[in-house]
Amino acid sequence: PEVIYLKDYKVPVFLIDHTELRFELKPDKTLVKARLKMRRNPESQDVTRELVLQGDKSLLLCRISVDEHVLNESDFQRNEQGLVVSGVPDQFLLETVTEIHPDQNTALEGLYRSDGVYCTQCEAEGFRRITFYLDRPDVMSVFSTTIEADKDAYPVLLSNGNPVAEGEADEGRHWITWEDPHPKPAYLFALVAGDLKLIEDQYQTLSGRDVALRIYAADKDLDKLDYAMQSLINAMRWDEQVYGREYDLDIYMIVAVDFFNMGAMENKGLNVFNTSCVLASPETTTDLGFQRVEGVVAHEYFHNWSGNRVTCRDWFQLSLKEGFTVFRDAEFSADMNSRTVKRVEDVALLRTAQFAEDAGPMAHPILPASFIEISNFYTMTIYEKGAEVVRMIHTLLGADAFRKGSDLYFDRHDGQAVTTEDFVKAMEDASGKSLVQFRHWYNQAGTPVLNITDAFDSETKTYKLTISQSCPATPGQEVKQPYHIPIAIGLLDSQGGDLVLPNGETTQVLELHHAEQTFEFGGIHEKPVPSLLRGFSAPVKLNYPYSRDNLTFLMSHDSDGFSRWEAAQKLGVDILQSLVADLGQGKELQLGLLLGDAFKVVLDNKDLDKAMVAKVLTLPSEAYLSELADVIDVDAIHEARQFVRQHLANQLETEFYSTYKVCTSTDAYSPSADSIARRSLRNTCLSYLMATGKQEYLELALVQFHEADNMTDSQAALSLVVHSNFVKAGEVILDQFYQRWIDQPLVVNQWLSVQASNPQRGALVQVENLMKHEAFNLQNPNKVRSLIASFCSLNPVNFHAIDGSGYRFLAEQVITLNSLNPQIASRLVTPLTRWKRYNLDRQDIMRKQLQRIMDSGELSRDVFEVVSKSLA
Ligand code: BAL
Ligand code: ZN
Repeated sequence: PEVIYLKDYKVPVFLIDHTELRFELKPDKTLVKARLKMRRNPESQDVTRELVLQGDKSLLLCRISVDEHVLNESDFQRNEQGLVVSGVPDQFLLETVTEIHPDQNTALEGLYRSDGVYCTQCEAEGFRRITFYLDRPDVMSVFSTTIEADKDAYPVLLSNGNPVAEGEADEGRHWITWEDPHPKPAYLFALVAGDLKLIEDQYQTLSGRDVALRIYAADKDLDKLDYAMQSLINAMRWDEQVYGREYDLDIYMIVAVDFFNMGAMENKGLNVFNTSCVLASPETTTDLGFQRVEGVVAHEYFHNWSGNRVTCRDWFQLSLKEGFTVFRDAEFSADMNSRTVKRVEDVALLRTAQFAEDAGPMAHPILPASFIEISNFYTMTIYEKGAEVVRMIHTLLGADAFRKGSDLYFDRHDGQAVTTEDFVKAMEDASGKSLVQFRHWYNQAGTPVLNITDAFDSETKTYKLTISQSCPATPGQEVKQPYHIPIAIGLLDSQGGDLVLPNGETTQVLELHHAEQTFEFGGIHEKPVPSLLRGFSAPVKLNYPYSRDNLTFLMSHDSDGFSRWEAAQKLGVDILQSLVADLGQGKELQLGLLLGDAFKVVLDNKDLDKAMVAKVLTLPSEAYLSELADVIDVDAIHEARQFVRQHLANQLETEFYSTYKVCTSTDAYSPSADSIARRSLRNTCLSYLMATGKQEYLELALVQFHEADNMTDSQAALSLVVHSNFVKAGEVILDQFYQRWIDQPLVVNQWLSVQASNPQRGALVQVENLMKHEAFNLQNPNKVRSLIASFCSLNPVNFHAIDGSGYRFLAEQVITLNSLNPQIASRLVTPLTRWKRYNLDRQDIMRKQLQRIMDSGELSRDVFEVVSKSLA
């Protein structure tokens, strides 16, 4: 397959001013009639008279005309990529009639039918599976869309913009025409047709315009849409207040569909959502699920400005809209809930998944230089690291200058397709701050490493921090230039109080520019304990020789909540890493009381936010410990972590039990931050109590399972029992759970995931059996993620079984899915791409399975890119 390079970018030769589409939806075939008003792009130097349109090879071209002159075979050429029409004038009307087959579309890109509902997914390059087009984001066009379908089966017909006409047709059919006045690239086009119901609300914008808000879903899910609606309204208000951005159409629609490759899609005025990111009810949705709905609804809404009004020039710029929008939705969620908890969750995810990606064969800068398949670049790096880069600009500029920068960016580029360079330039122009060196964050891959040492001189009363930076080589980038890194720090005196720093405050942002730099602080009377990288002010790995006493001190005293959690994580990592090393040397495991004592102080502190207590009490995950390891010893990491959990459970059994009781409430469920915090701490305590292995806590978990009025508590108990040694009890409640929720696919998906992530022996056999279960469907991405991806990423001991059974299983699934759904297949490969991180025995069997996929026949571009780069 062809490699596409950013350096080869050229402006489009032709533009499409107006796109008129007519869809005749029928089960056996759908006709797409397109009328494109095209003209030569005055900015293009290219004088060719050949028009090159993208079009998937599945498209059947029935008719094509230029200015109403029907073309014959000699006037155009079909090829793998699309269509080349010769001899076109400078301005013309291109008309095509194309036949497509949505029912055969298992890739879920373009137009497909899922559970009787037609819907589209056009980002990034799905529109070329619908009709021949200039399918690139810098071609922006005004769309008018007519949908005709059977009236009984598809009473609701939706597209972007506003409905302008409708009518009846022969044979029980009807049609509606939608017009979207905002020029947009094809990737933001959407069509939905089905028997859908809706809930409706109204929003009045800051300037007083009324907007109709509609969320559509299947009738049975109508009772699970209120939270999404409230989240949408909150997001609309927040974007007005924080960014000064108003919504710009009269209608905002969201549609829930069950088969969807992504979480959701920001199509102009008509978001299409995976049910998992929009449906929420206390009985069926966990707290995490509620927060996901709030975050994703906001994310898609925020795209209306950061993505739709100002879009990407080309797909290399993807992080322009995704990084910025993730930053925006993270700040929104922080404002709606607990800021520190949100930050802790985001950092934990970044440091496991994104850091691992940045250290692997698919490592890429947030502005990649090349790709084979753009779908492979909807990554943690583009999204999460991209958001961190925007956050660093926010930190360096300060909130006010950042807002001036975003205002300038939106005003300057409204209606344009632009680059990350345009974004950074607007930030520079508005603030006067140079971001020249900062731009390395956009084109260098890899996670920078900071090594920090310090020195205190009691005579001169100066304290010095010496910070050096480096960044490991990544594919195609051996040598890295030093980054411009904002490092927020505080200094604590021996009482745990914050010293006042040269900026007059207790936190100061140091700006690191050089490979090594020393920062001096005067007037310091005793050696302080440094609190480094407060709030995780940069996406880096930081080494400083903290003693365990330093860390327990910071856990109790640091005024920055994030840093208190970080100190607990560092302490946990330090202890666990030495236990893993002990296991490697065949030593018996020993653990003193230090960690338990530190946890007890936290548990006893009634002033702390319960959610943060729960976070602090949660040991570093196996995934994070793996990411930090030189050579990942899956079994030792699991065993050491289980050992520490059990040890803590025994040491603090009384405290965990009393906290569990304190956190038990009879109040009705609410997804408020306080209630979520209470449940989170209560379930953390239950997990430790279960780790004692005592029968009485099994009883406690079973009572919680049976009496819970919400999915958070019910699912937590289910998963603790199923993952414990109480095998029989686990089987019983798994069955009860399934029978109770058999009609709720999203709950059944959790049921699949609980079993797939079971660390007990035999999980693979269970997963293989579940693949034949009525609840499973390989064509539904949510099912694949719940069962197969959960097993491969949340069940390290079973997936990495030394007999290679987990790897073989994954390779088989990838090979099957490669032809059904390339995007999902390619995602699934991820755990195998990390093969170099394991010992030689595992490396060998993992690599063999990658090779097996490579040799399995015709690979999609998606799977080919990931597998070939992994084997390189
Ligand atoms: N643009 C794809 C889905 C999302 O990031 O919102
Ligand atoms: Zn997005």
